[in-house]
Amino acid sequence: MGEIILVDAGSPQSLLPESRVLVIMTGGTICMQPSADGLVPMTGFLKNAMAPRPSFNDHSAPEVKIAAFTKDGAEVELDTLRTPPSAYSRHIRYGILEFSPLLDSSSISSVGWTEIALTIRRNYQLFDGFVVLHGTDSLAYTASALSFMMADLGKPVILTGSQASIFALQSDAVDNLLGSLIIAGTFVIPEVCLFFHHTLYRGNRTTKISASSFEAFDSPNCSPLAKVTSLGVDVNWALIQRPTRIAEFRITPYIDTAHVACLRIFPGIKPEMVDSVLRVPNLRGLILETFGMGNAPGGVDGSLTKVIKDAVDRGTVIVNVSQCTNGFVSPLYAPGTALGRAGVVFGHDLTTEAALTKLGYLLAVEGMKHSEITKQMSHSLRGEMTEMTLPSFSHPAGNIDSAVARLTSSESAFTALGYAIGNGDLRTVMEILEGDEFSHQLLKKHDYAGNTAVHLAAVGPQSDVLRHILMRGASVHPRNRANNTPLYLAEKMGNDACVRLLREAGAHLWEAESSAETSEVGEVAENNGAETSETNKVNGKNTPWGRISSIPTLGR
Ligand code: ASN
Repeated sequence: MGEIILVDAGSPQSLLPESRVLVIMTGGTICMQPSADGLVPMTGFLKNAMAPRPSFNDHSAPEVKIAAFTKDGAEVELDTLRTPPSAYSRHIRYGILEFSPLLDSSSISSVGWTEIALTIRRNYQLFDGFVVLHGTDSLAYTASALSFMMADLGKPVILTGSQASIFALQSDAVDNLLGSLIIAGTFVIPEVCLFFHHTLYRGNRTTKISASSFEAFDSPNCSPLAKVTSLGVDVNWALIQRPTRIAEFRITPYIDTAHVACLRIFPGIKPEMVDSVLRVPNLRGLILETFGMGNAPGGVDGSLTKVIKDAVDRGTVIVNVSQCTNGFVSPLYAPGTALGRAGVVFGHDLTTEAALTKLGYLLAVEGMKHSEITKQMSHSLRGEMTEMTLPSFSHPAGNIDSAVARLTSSESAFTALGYAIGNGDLRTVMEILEGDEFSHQLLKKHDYAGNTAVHLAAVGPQSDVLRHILMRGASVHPRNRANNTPLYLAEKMGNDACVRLLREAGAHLWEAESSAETSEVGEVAENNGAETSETNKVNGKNTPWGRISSIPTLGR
């Protein structure tokens, strides 16, 4: 890694102190070589890949061996090497424990995670830090899993790998490995991290974003913990999690991935498909990857929601995460609200990898009740989700501290307002909209679909909330991206009190809007016969935005 200054091994600085790092090699491209069957992992990484490279071997005291323990507790004497001193005036002395067999990471499972966690626990007191070498394909899953399996961690555990083998002429392997070694041996970052392409991430926030680029990972909802620059390692200390209680490091040696599943919603998905997944024998948890901010099709007659609710009632924990890499799920829209009412847990900004492994971890904790699991799923255990300062959906009466709402960005405050409107929580709406400047700003804001607070209130459960928003000076006329006014949405939802109020406040429909509504209803009625009027009503109620987008753009 060119950026970290390596001082000449022959200089007096070679007497500088050493840190000790244990490298756990699980496999992956980093140690692979071509074979008749394609790339396969090769053993002997210390001798074959690291010893010949000057950045990993200062050729001092090559005979030094250090004691370590295998996952089963057997004591072994490890061959070691040490790096030349880094910019931090330290050598890193390291030895390697290799998995047998070495794996392509697509074959890792909870068995491998247990092996890594046990190895770290057994060697915890012998080393300053740990580097886990691993294939990139499932690296984000392993990083997430380990973060939950390890509690009260006080030393760095850094996972890395590479997109090209260390034996290839052009490879990211040396940079990734050397950066990980130096960080693990230099900084007390007591987290499970992933280091890749000069960047240190919180492991349970990462996701693999490229199959071939050296910039293979990102943590879209959490800033990097550190960056390697030409001056050294720039650690964002404010972000680093530290244990906040007096407790020894411990691990939960098992994660239950045998009874969880993950399902990606798609347009037109059949409730029967979801039902059959939810009826897999002994299934205990499901990660549901939904659209945008947590929306799923309700089904023409709400049957998908029903299938989901039935499973929740049978005791299955269902967690809602977004298919979008960036952002979070919330019960802002009617479809998301319906899922919340069905008992689905909002995973906020959890990655799928973190959601799946966190659920597997909680399911493995002996005696943990269903209610406790759902509670823990919506709270951060290891920094895996941004802690919400908003009231959670399951407590609609909960109050948001208006001062907190003001301190956050106006985006967050607008989201908070959306929650309060959706919950019909007039008091919170009033608190958030206190103060002229701020409420003025918020009432001009809209979400990505162009819905203002008035649009949201027009389809919300409380006309008093809408009244208050209007009395704060909000307009009844803005149109969302589908070109619909709040009144149009209120009509579609059959929200009579809001329709009256909006009309009193001067809202109106264009003629074309009324006839579009009539002809749309008429068309569906003709096509679908007797069942239609009910279907149409439910459909209109569940997905007002979806239906309305077909209406032509209207002049103002
Ligand atoms: N298939 C490899 C693995 O995950 C990919 C890699 O490491 N770059 O083991």
